Amino acid sequence: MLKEKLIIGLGVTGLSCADFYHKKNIPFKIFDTRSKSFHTKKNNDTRLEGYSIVYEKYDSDYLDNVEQVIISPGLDRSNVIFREIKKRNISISTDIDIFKEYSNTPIISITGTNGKTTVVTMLEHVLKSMRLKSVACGNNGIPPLSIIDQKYDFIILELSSYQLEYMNNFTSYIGLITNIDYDHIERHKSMSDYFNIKLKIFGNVKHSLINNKLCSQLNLNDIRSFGLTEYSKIQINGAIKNDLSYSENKLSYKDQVLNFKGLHNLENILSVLSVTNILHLNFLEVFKYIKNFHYLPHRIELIKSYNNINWYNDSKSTNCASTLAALQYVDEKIILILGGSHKNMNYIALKDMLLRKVKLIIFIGENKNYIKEQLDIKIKTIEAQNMKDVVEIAKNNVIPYDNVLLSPASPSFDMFDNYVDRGNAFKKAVNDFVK
Ligand code: UMA
Repeated sequence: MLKEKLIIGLGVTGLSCADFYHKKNIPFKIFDTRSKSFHTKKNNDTRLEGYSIVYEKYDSDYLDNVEQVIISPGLDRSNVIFREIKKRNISISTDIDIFKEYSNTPIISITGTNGKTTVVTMLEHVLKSMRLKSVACGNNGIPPLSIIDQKYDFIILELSSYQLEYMNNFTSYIGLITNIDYDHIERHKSMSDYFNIKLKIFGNVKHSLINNKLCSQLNLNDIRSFGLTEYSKIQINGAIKNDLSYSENKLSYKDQVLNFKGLHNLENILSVLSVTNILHLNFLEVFKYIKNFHYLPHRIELIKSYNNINWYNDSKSTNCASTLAALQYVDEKIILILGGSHKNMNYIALKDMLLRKVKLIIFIGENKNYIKEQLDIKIKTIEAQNMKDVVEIAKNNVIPYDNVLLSPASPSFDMFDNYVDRGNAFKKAVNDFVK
């Protein structure tokens, strides 16, 4: 009997692998640990007709004919199937390894705790504006195998730690780390494991780039860094760039001025300028294209200014580092909406900034008591049940020149499908009730 591939996971990654193998006439089957009813729409996907799909439990002989397993990033290594795969010595691969096997387009790989999607999208915008055919894919939601048939000058690959954990092939033209902060400890068990997984991105690259704070923290040699130096100089691709200066939220080059949203975004811009420097692109042109880049929604997104009160949606924040960045950017006094689904997080990291800038915390979500116990601070707090409630409470407590900020430092899955759904619910409530 012909050996088969086993795709584990029927999410967007698994489906892109199924599509790819189907087109190539490579035999495969699919297993997902979730129930059949969870996948109602996908069950009827005509692309899967004729292929075996098993949900929840598999028979003991299920792996007999499997030559390779393709793992989806979301599946935790603690799942029992891994024991069986290991026992049988079956090799593990990922959609990204397959992509690299079949494509020879130069890849710019980008990872980091925060800012990855902003960086890959900004870089795609710049490269496309300079008529270089490119696409941002990976953890941003576009599985690379779904674009493998098209021709590009560059592939910009956003990689999460979940993807890097299972990958085998780390070849890239450029590898870049935006930052590493406390996150995903449920999955990776310790910060040192998380760091090591992130650093895999430099496995086999021609050019390595890293945020300069991390570079000194990790004592890395041979890696070029970007960011602000301790003397407030700007560093790009390992060199100080004296003709570039910044003040407040403005970056200046010659007669050009670019507004940026907080220091974390300045670092994102400097990372893009470092990549384009390696690609020998004209600095002034790149700078002008970054000026007209539209930031993505749900990231410190100003949704309403009314009666001298600004309402910001930063629903993308699922960890303390990104909420800190938002609190740094937004002026005091702030009404902060905090909380969501539980994850191991050290919320004490927020304490000083909260005391300095926040006048009221509105808690939502299942982890409110977990956060409160950790923080133990004397700031007024109120609990809300839903987004309408949140906005009503904020309205009753806000005065002109205050700012209202949804930046939950937590995932959204207890109350919403994802961070987009949460951000949209907040936006709708603000637009419905703030007038
Ligand atoms: N799952 C099961 N059983 C399975 C397979 C998956 O229960 O057999 C669960 C996982 O535990 C997870 C969920 O299903 O909770 C989805 O996992 P998946 O690997 O099937 O997800 P995909 O739909 O393939 O989407 C994945 C990435 N998802 C995850 O890493 C959880 C997407 O990143 C990514 O956009 C997509 O591949 C394309 O590359 C999402 C994400 O949340 C946005 N990423 C994390 C983050 O950004 O912090 C890492």
